[in-house]
Amino acid sequence: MSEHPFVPLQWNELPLTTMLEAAEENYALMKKRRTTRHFSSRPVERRLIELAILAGSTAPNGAHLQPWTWIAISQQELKGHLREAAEAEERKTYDERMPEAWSEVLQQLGTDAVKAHLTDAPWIVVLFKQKKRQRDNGQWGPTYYSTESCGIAAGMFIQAVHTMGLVTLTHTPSPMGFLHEILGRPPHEEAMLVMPVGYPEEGAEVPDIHRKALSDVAVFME
Ligand code: IYR
Repeated sequence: MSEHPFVPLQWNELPLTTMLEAAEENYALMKKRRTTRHFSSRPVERRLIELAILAGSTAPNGAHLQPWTWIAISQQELKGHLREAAEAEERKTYDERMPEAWSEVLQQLGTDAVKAHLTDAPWIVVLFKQKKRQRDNGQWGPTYYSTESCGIAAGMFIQAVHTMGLVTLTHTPSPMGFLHEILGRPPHEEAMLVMPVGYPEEGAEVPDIHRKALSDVAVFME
């Protein structure tokens, strides 16, 4: 027998009408996903967060090394530390580091250095990408396409959160070194995304922005 066995793919063909219905339903659901900055502090069952992480971790990834670590935080004190550190970096970003070409496109989103979602949301999930891995011989080796892999995993996590009726926000404080320190992660891991998860606050708002049309984002060459 091969040292690397294969097993049959579990797959059932769906009738075309069912495929179209499923695709339309999925798009109708995903169209309703919005990023809000207004989170309620209402608690969220831990199992829901576990299921979103499990869904994200089904992502296709480089050489099946699964180069991600998800840190799920509900401890209020720790969230407070994260918020303080994130806001300190963001103040420097907004006040000193952000070129005009960047701030002009952020205006429509209404973002600033105040990161209330980091203490309002019941859960903060921080996604770390693993830049290296330990080989069977004990040496350190690279991972492959870890940025792409974690990007896909984050997308699937976001879809799972939306499907279960909760909201999340992809927060990218920059630089992110403070997350590594506060959360005590090993040197081969690098923080990539901070995702508060929870219920929206009553009266939560989102910017009045619109998505590009299919013809603006896709080219079909039939
Ligand atoms: N990281 C900052 C700035 C920011 C950048 C982009 I690109 C956004 O789409 C939104 C915000 C922040 O989180 O405020």
